[in-house]
Amino acid sequence: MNRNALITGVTGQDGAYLAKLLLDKGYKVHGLVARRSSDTSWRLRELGIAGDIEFIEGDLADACSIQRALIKSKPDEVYNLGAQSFVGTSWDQPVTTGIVDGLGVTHMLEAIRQFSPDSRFYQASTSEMFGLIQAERQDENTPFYPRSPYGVAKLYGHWITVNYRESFGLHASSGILFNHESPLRGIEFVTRKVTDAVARIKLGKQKELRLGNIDAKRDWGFAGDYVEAMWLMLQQDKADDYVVATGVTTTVRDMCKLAFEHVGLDYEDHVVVDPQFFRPAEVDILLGNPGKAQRQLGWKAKTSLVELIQMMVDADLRRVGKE
Ligand code: NAP
Ligand code: G4F
Repeated sequence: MNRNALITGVTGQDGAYLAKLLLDKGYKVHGLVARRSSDTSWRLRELGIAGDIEFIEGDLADACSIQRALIKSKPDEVYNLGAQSFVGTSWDQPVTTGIVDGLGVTHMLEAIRQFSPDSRFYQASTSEMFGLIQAERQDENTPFYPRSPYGVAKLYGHWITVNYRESFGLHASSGILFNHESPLRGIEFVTRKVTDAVARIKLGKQKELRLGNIDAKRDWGFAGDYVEAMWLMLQQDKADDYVVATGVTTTVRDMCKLAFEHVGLDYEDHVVVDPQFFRPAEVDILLGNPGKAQRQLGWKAKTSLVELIQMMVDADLRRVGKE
């Protein structure tokens, strides 16, 4: 295929799965990596692709480094997945979140506009922008009402993507992705916090699991399915915005139940609700309508929540067992 891609956030959950997908399709994959004091490539190593990526140092907060990355990689496709992506942290670091998740998108779009206007651009938008939901099932026409500094910053990133498409004719698409998880999910997110704890409790290394609002509902899918939707968006003749979701919503409580049941345990014997994990403002329920992605991209979620949670618990049992 001989195509070049640049992925920001290549060391994250989605970056790792997307890099694997593109490498398997024959792309040369460049990955932007921010300077950290220790190695962050564990996900790429788990997928066996760490040696196949051309790493470029850079930070979304630093416009010069983004320009250099564009000039160096000469990408046909750019996937902007880099972000401070944990909602809880966004109340503790609202400015960093705004700079990286909001203005960082402008750094990407400006660099494309100036140095690589034919590159196709994908922006990692989020269902968190729907926040206090304005429709029972959220789609591309549902008004936004973000409930966290993260959601607010991402909304800026979303609209600046739409604006650069409309102002300068860039092929810039925004994927409004609902929660997606995997064995490569960060440990701070609730699904992985649960599956890791289930493994530890089953293997006698932990007794209880402390959680916040277990009545919150999310539309959870598998990250491996969702990166295919990102790629499909950039293969369309016309750039556009798409909701990517399963169309099923489940409480944190029922997700826990599934995870504990998979190893023959009852979640009620182990889960403790702890106010320290409640958020200053909550997104109570998310439920996506992926009809447009299905019709126009031919995309549909393939993995059920039961399959996803079992996959994650099994991976954590293997990891914890080796410790
Ligand atoms: P993730 O695992 O937290 O990965 C985030 C990535 O961004 C990491 O590679 C991180 O690098 C990088 N990053 C952080 N700050 C950066 C900076 N200043 N400059 C450059 N890179 C930086 O997130 P994810 O779950 O893969 O999500 C990917 C994207 O989709 C994010 O933009 C997220 O907000 C969005 N999103 C995610 C979901 C979901 O459910 N997963 C849903 C909707 C939208 P380090 O490894 O060095 O920290
Ligand atoms: O797993 P979470 O932290 O994900 P959240 O906040 O929905 O954000 C994720 O999905 C967004 C898409 O909608 C992405 F944009 C974002 O980057 C991220 O990937 O929390 C899910 C729910 C929340 O309602 C939270 O309050 O679980 C609830 N929860 C209950 N106890 C908890 C906990 N969340 C965490 N992280 N830890 C708990 O102990």
